[in-house]
Amino acid sequence: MKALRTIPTLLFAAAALLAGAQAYAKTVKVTLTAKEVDLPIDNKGTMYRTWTFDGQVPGTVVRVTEGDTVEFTLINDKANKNSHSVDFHAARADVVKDFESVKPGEQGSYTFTADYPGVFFYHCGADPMIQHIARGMYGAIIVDPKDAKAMPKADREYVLIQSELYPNPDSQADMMANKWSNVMFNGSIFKYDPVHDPNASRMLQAKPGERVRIYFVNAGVNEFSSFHPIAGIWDRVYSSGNPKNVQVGLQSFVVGPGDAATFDLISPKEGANAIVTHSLRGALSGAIAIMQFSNDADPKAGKGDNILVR
Ligand SMILES: [Cu+2]
Repeated sequence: MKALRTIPTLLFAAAALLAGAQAYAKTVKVTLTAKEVDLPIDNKGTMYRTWTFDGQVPGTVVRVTEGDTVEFTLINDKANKNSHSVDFHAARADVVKDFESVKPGEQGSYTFTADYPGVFFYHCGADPMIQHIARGMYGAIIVDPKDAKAMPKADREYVLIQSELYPNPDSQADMMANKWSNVMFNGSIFKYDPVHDPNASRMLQAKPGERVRIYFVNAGVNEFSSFHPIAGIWDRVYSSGNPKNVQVGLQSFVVGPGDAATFDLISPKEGANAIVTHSLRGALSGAIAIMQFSNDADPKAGKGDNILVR
């Protein structure tokens, strides 16, 4: 038995050497649970009746590698009152069958292959979609390129998702009329901005010279983002996060609702950048994130599971 197992192992090792940095396609099981819960929408703890994936806004960051097969399951918690669904922008699927709504207490599944590398939006598509997204049913799926050298290696990584806050979560009419009060990053007003909100305790951190990669998604539901680092320049911008869609040395880059892009930022010195949507009513009502560049940045910030600062 031992010898029989050794031969495939050796073959696998040889194949891995030949393939170099190429990752092997694998099957990844992903489960999201729809939960209707109260969550804070500012640093003071003002509560809002959200609808979520996994009880948080944004939902869990899903991360796979180009070529992987994703076996996806949506569980709709039996305590919920509404049907929900998941539309992965990284998937080529059947909008009717795969993105179908699931009733409370039930679950639904579909499978797709992550054929294109990048960063993609995912969201609930249940009717009315404008309300399900505006109340918090959104997240990011990162599909890492199978060639690990397709992009320069990032020293730190962060996920930022832009969205609007509609004060009355029950008013679909307000959403249709674009009556938002604030624009937010990662589901909370001035979440990472102690400059504009003394109650803010979180920031994004990195060291000078490090390549900081921001996976940016615009969940909308209505506003475009003119994504800009105040006092910085985007070293590289990749539309939809695809390594082939690279642009260099940009000041701002427009990301529409339902779109996403990957942004690399490098600071030559200590200090701060303020990452904003330069559509200023959005920035000044909550969509500012301070990126602090410091030689004693927390070594764990922007690494591993800390990619989305909760
Ligand atoms: Cu929903």
